[in-house]
Amino acid sequence: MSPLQQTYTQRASSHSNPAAKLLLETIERKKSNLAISVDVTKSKDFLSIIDNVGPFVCLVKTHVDIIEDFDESLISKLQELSSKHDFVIFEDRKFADIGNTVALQYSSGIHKIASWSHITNAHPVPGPSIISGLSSVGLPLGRGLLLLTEMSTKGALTTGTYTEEAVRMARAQRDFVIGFIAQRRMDYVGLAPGQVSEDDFLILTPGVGLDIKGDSMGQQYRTPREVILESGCDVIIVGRGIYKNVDDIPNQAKRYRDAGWEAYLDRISSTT
Ligand code: S5P
Repeated sequence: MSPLQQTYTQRASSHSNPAAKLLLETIERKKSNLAISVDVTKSKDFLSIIDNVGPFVCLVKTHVDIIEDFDESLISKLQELSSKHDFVIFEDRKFADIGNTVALQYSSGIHKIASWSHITNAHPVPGPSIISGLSSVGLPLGRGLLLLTEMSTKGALTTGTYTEEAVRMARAQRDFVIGFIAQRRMDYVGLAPGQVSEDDFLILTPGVGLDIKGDSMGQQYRTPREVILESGCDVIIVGRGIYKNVDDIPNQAKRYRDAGWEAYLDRISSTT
């Protein structure tokens, strides 16, 4: 059965990767397919936003390298918030180097991403060795990887055969690659017409906004309805749309959570 016709819970039971299972179960438990992207530079703001949106999100996406006053205690506080509010952690590191280098970047340095982030992501541009490198560190820890097969920005080069080859790479390393950062479902990409897909990849989609269509630096926004119902994606990733007005963060988080969940319920009822 296509992932489009299944509930998040049904899909959780057929995933063997622990990070994918955890995310799908969290989505269903919290009735939220909303991920917050917290792109702020001060630890205090970072933790305060996460504590405020915690009840409404299934996942928190971080860019820890932009935090100016980073130290290890930030990670313990993030983990405490993850237990308090029940959300999955995704460090949006966008690895893009040879296998040996990404394995070191993932395990070591100041951030030691693999030790705390359930999910991370990589550009497929170096070829399958980037997955093997990251998998050598992440798979024994039960982590999962998303490949960036489509980007949300104007003029992105992630199209055509690049996207197709990336999906092929993912199919070959299904134990660690749990899905994609993309703008639509990828299960059928690269298959011959009529060929049935065996895959259930998670599709996490940034470039989501309810009020504006983009920013001044090439970002493009679509609504939760377009993303979840029309394009069949699984998780909406929202950043500034939620935290740009500091006094309204919980309200905006609730608004996006409701829009994302309603679009999912409509999708399930229209396909079953
Ligand atoms: O194609 C992409 C991939 C990603 S991961 N487009 C994106 O915008 N992102 C990330 O999603 C980006 O790095 C940022 O952290 C977030 C979008 O933030 P917003 O404030 O525009 O919602």
